[in-house]
Parts: sequence; C-alpha cells; structure tokens
Amino acid sequence: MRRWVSVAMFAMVAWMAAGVEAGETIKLGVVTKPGSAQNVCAEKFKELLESRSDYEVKIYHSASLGTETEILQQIQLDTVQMGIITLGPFDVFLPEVRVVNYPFLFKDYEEVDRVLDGPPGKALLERLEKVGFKGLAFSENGFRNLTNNVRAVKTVEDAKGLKIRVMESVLHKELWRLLGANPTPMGWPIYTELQQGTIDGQENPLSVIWTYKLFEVQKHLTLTGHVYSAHIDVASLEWFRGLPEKDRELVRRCMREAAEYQRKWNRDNVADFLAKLKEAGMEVVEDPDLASFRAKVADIRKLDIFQGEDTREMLGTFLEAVGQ
Ligand code: EAX
Repeated sequence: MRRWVSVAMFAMVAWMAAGVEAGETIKLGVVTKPGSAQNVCAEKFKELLESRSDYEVKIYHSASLGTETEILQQIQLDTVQMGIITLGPFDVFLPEVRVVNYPFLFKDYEEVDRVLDGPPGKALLERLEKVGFKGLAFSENGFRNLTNNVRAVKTVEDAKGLKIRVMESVLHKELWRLLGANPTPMGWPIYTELQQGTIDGQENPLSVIWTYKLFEVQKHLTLTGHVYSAHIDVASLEWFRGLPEKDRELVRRCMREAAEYQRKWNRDNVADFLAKLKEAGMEVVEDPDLASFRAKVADIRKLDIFQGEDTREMLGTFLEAVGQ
C-alpha cells in the first residue's frame, strides 16, 4: 500500500514538474478593474494565447490579489504566473527599473517606443531575472498628471504642502518631496481616501482618472505629464523556465502583440478622456509652468536612489538614448 502511495506521489510530482500539461490555467494578476489600461492588455493577451493554444488565462483583477506590490510577491513565488503591473512599484524589487520613471525623460510616445522597444528597454527586461521575473513587454498607463482638491496648480509653488498619494515606489516618493508636496505611498485604489480627504490629491494618467471616476472627488487637474508610466508585463521566472521552448516563444509573442495593441488603444483614447473629464466638470490647467517643475527635479539624479552602480549605469543608458 505504502509503495503505491509513494508511486502515485512520484507520478504526481513528475506531472507537476512538467508543469505544462495541455489546458494549464495561467493566473494573471492586475490591480485595476475591467476597462482599465492594465486590463485591456490582459484581455488581449488572454484572447491571443487562448486562440493559439490550449492554455486558459484566468485574469484576477480589481485588487482581488492585493496591491501591485503583493501581486509581484506572488509572481516571484509562482503562486501567480503572470501580471500586468505598473512600473512604479517594481523599483522596490529592482532599483534600476526606476530610470523609466525618471521625471520628464521622454518627450513623446515616439521616443518612448524607440527606447523601450530598443536596447535600453530590452536590457531592463533582462535585469528583472535577477529578482525572479521574466520581463516580456511594456504596455502603458501613459503620462501621469496631477489632480487635487485644494487649488489649481499652475506652477510648482502651487503644489507646495499638498498631501499627495503616490505609488508604493521609492522614486515617486522622492520626486514629490522634491516638488515640495507631502507624498504618501499607498497601494491602489484610493477613491475612498480622496473622498474622505485623507489625502488632497494624486497623480495618474487620464485613463485612470476617468475610469476610476476621480473627477467625482477631485476638482483640479493639471497636465503635468511629469512621468511616463509604463506597465511591465511579466511572468514568474520559475514558471516561465519550466515551459517548453515553443510555449515560451508563444507566450512572449502574444504578450508583445497585446502590449502593442494596448499602447495604441491608450494613445487613441487620450484626447477623449480629457474631453470627458472636462465635461464632467474638472477644472483643467492645460499649460502649467513646467519649467518650474523641471527646475525642482533637475538634481534628482544626485539622490541616493540613483547611486547604486547598476542604477547609475542604467540611468546613463536611458538619458543617452533620449539625448539628455
Ligand atoms: O493604474 O497605483 C497607481 O497609481 C497606478 O497608476 C494604478 O495602477 C492605476
């Protein structure tokens, strides 16, 4: 009897180690809800992979797996296999990732695509293997903009002292400290905190401000575009390495296509999101004094958070790629 139990167990362990039975279910985590930027990418990936293989992709959205930081921890452990995660919180896991969120780095989408789809982006995705992630592609949230409920922010002086929620990211906290605000890191979502006035404001791309109805609880919007907010589309490295080569290639290709589709979706809709936010009653400062913002963060590269050898080197690569 014992013998049979151990034989059965052996068979089961062997089956689990193979890990790639036809029809395997892939758990994919996103913190945001259906209709959001992350979900557009997740759903496209699901559609593509399922139509080309026997895999089933199960999307866990709306913070059902916790914050983005918590989803990343689950991906490291391979209890969740994949995620579409805003780049901000990655910098707690791997400091050099933060160079993509360097303020005022990219001047437009064309530059974003050239750098992230080119050698600098590729190098960054590869680095993620050091901390247990397989970086597959970049999709996007878009350029981040400030909203608040206290006053119209026209120059950086107007942001002084505002209590701003920031992502669970070291860079974002330092950035808003330099800009003179009072940054408070929190996971997403934050509607209730805005509604109750625990925080005065937040910063996010227009799609997020619209999808999460932040116009209901935030009066002022300033088009600061201070940070380009990518998502990194990742898999658990352990899981990914266990796949047969042809499946690895398929997963990679489907995610790249999904990311490309999603970036286009975001860009095609950005003007519409702005129009809707105005219609919903937000007061928009469309042409803030960005020089005043840039001046405050001019020395950000001198901070400790950019001094690690790998981070300094990666920042150099990115700055050079954009001619800064
Ligand atoms: O997409 O936490 C954040 O501010 C992110 O941008 C969030 O994922 C919304």
